Amino acid sequence: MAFNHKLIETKWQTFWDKHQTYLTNVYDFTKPKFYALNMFPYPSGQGLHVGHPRSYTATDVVARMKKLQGYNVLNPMGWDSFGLPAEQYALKTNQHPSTFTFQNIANFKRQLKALGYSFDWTKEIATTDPLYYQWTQWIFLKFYEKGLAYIEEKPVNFCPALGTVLANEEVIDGKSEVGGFPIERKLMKQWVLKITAYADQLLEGLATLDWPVSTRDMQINWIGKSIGTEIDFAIQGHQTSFRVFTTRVDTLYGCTYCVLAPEHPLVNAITMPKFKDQVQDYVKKVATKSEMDRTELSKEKTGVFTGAYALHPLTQKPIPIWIADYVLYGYGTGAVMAVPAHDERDYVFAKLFDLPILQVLEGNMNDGAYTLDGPHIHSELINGLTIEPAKKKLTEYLVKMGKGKAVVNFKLRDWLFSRQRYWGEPIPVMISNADGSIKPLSINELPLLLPELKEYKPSGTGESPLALAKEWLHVQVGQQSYTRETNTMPQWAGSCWYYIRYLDPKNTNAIADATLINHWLPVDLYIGGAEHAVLHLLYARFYHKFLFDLGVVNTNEPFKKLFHQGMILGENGEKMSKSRGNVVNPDDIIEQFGADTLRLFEMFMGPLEASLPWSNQGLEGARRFLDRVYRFFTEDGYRSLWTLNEEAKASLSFSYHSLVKKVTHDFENLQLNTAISQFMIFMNDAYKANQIYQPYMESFLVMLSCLAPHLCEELWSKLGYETSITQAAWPTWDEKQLVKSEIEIAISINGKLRSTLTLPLNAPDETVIQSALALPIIQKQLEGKRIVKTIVVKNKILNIVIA
Ligand code: ANZ
Repeated sequence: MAFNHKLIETKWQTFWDKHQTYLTNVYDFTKPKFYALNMFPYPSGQGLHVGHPRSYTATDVVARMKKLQGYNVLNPMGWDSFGLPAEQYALKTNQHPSTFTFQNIANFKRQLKALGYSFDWTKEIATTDPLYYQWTQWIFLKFYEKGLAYIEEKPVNFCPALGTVLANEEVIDGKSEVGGFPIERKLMKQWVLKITAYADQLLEGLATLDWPVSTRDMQINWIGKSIGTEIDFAIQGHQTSFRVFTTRVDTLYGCTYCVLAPEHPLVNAITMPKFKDQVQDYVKKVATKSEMDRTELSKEKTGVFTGAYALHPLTQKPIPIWIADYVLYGYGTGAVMAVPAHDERDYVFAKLFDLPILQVLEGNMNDGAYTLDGPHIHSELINGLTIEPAKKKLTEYLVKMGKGKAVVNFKLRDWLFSRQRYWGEPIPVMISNADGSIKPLSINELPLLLPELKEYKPSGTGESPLALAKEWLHVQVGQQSYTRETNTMPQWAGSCWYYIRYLDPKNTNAIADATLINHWLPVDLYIGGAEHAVLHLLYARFYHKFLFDLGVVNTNEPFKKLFHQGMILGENGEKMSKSRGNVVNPDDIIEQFGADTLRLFEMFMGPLEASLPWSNQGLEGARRFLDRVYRFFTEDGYRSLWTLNEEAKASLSFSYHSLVKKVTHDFENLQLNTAISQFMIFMNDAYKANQIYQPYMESFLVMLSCLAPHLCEELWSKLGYETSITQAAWPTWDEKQLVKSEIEIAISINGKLRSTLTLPLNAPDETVIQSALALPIIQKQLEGKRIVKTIVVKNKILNIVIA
């Protein structure tokens, strides 16, 4: 007999709603807190993908367990509803983003409710809600007030297809992260947030976090702290000099040429007349290339000679000055000392243009540049020293001579914060028509509402659609006339601080009540995709650290533990997509198999962090297991074996205590697939038992309710309970019950397994040997043979060696 999932699921969803089962009293400080968080979704038009429930279910399982363990748990949900994806979809379907966003939110919410999550919907937020974005704007004003938001004319990543600029983090291989459209470099006036002011803090904080190593490494590399030396090179025949940045000052004697970035301001002044045309052509060509194209190691090197020479700061020898695009103007000083013997890029470049290569560290150069340590050679002041002491000595020397200094550089750039889009938070400032000065709005003028617009498509020229909102645009304050800033904020603005707003979503006086912030942060468990490693996850940490300095939050980091779920691929192992025709719609699965089955299956597919293919077979298997559970709890034949008799405890005690221990441990560590295996093992044991101690079955149900809440509520009420299973208590295990009193020992002869033997745990070697030799099957094998020796591995194996 199978259970009717539709009846059961609707019944319990209605019950939960009616009884506000998942309402969190955030002011209840009597219990320890647990804050579980999912990366909130973009409410796109396609609705929920089967990938969404993978992370939401995992979070839900832990949130439910923590509640059963006595924690006050917050498990909220909301909508990242501004931004490109929503707008792109609206454009495609010719709808206004706002109506469209509301519809999508309603659809997502229906789908999430159908999955039976323990979300507290009274905490729901949407980044597009003016009550929400007034605080997004408030934070911006604080950045401005502290000098951390500023306007700059700078070369930006402009995407003609999307009609907007993008942050470096949003550009992948010279294409937009969303849509994969080509990017151009363009000079534009833009708002920028000074994330670099927090570079060191962002780096240091990483060590304190329980985050995947790969994500921490990505942030470390993105921040790119680099300790090195700046050295001045005089230019032959000029009064000026240029400065290079190097992390390998010890190789200075091996510098055989220098390279300036094509944008370097000295290029024009030092280029000799004969080389002018060539240099100008080259500079023009480079202007269209993306940074990625320029710096990729595998990309072919290009460059031109300027005709000018620098003087080596130690030897005074003239060395040629080249320009090449592998040197970036935006990093370090925009100039490098090239050491082809010990730097791979310089080596390739020198070979290509036939420049001299001078080895200054002892080592094998058969495969190109030698990049390892070794004693220095041909390096007067540092001969015989290895890298570190050589760096120290030369830096000190250069400092003393006034030719250099120790510096720290970061790869991290300030965050480009303007978007020429309609569907975003308006930046709450005005620009004076008289003198171009900036007038920030005052806090009581917030929210600055996004004006209603009919035409909101990007112009493609880089002008924001908000420039078309004529009435909104022009503001008269007394004698002064102003024009509003027409750029909007990037999508990330709203998602940088949403975990704070969930605590107190309706507060009109503050981001959230300070007592709540101090009690609930940081987030204890955060689950979401790895693709946000240097976007959302870095930006949110930056905001958090800024809010810490403002005194808004009292923790250094927003997310204590982070976990990335893997993707769910199509059944054919390819990425799910409409064009591949391998998309699975969660609505269909819930209809046919039920939400509990979908939840259980997605947690049982394999390790949560692995990307795995969808499997209808696996789905059916999950459903079969739940049917088996249902039968065991409802059919008379099995129920008649249930007893409250204490003596019945022994028969399943090992299996039961193993279950509680494993599930508690595995849920905590998000190893949900192995926890589910243990549920299955226990269920098999229960089916085989002659009698069952009823409290074991009840605890089994309590734990399983984290995975299959509807079915477990139903069975719980069938057991006679009138309150929700969410009010039960998490079981504990007894370590003593896990010690097996007997153990199976393998008996082999000359390494070949011949038999097994069940003996008391820790039986003495002599007992093992005597018992084995008493076995008829072993005696037969030994007939006419001589025992050379016997080897016992305690509690595991006996090997008999014969001749
Ligand atoms: C000489 C040298 C010799 C270097 C050697 C390396 C090895 P990170 O760690 O990334 O900071 N460099 C400096 N500024 C650059 C720029 N604007 N564009 C491209 N490359 C630049 O790397 C610093 C190293 O990258 C510097 O140290 C410099 O090359 C190069 F055996 O100087 B090195």
